[in-house]
Amino acid sequence: MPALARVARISEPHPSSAAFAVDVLAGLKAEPKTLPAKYFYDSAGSRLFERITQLPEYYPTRTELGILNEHAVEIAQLLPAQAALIEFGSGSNTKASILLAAAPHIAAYVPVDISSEVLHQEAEDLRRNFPNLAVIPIDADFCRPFELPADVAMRPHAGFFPGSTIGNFEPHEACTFLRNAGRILGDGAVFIIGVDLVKDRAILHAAYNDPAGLTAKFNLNILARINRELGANFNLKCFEHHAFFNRERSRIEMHLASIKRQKVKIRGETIEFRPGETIHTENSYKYTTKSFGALARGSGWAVQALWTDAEEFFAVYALVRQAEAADAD
Ligand code: AVI
Repeated sequence: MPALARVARISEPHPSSAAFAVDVLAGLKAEPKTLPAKYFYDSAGSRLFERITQLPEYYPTRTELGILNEHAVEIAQLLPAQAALIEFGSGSNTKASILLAAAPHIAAYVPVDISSEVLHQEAEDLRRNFPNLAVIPIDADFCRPFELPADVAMRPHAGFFPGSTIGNFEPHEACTFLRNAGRILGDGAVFIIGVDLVKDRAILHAAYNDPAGLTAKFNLNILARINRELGANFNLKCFEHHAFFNRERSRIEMHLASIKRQKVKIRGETIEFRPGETIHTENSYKYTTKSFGALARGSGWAVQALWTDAEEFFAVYALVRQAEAADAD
């Protein structure tokens, strides 16, 4: 499996076509029309996303890598001895490897991902690079509660959720995710999370409207996927990529806008589009340190530390699970 295909963060590369069809038709019959962002990440979409992360305009990946490289030792000091580091939605090993190299006292690494082939391939690579580390992949949807195997459950736990994937959740979903993760990791556990921060509109705009057109291709790939997997007849030339910063909601919104009045057939159903009507395909929330701190506290976590780059484009948080939150659930 090429490294390019290992990057999906909210990945669902092989949904049952029945579930995919149900979600697609429900979204396209809704007003306004929507499609779930998790369906971006088939193998073509994952490859496009990997290329996006290397664009000069797309600052989040390189900025987070810079923060992790610069502060790996400090971050590693917060992780308990003999702990299991549990990565939610593991994708590629790159970011975990930075932490693991700085934390030889970590005994086990537990990547959790629904994308099984990628998960096991990456685990193999990691075992070669860290021969003293137990690498224990778990095939699971990290957005839902999952069980830890006994040899992991007995250890102290630390969590890892880089990439600002939390920004692709609605705030109430982010809260549910943080609460579920808190139950899995346990009271007193440390959770290392990457969060993209609010910044100048022009920088945000450029990151999601790259001149190379890769983000547009990534967005349109969801229609190509519906054509491939559900036999639909979207004409990709008749939809345009729109991405803009919605300041009120503090999020980048991605849409696909119909350039004309048109009808599309999907599994025997006809979906009509007005000229200019859009399909809302993704939100990418941008937090301030104040708003993310409030979200974390409201989800049962205290902010123990945070590291940012010089321009404060991105933050890496160390959260600590609060005991009172478990009682309040
Ligand atoms: C995966 N996720 C954090 C990316 C983001 O920036 O929200 C997905 C993406 N969408 C367009 N470009 C990248």
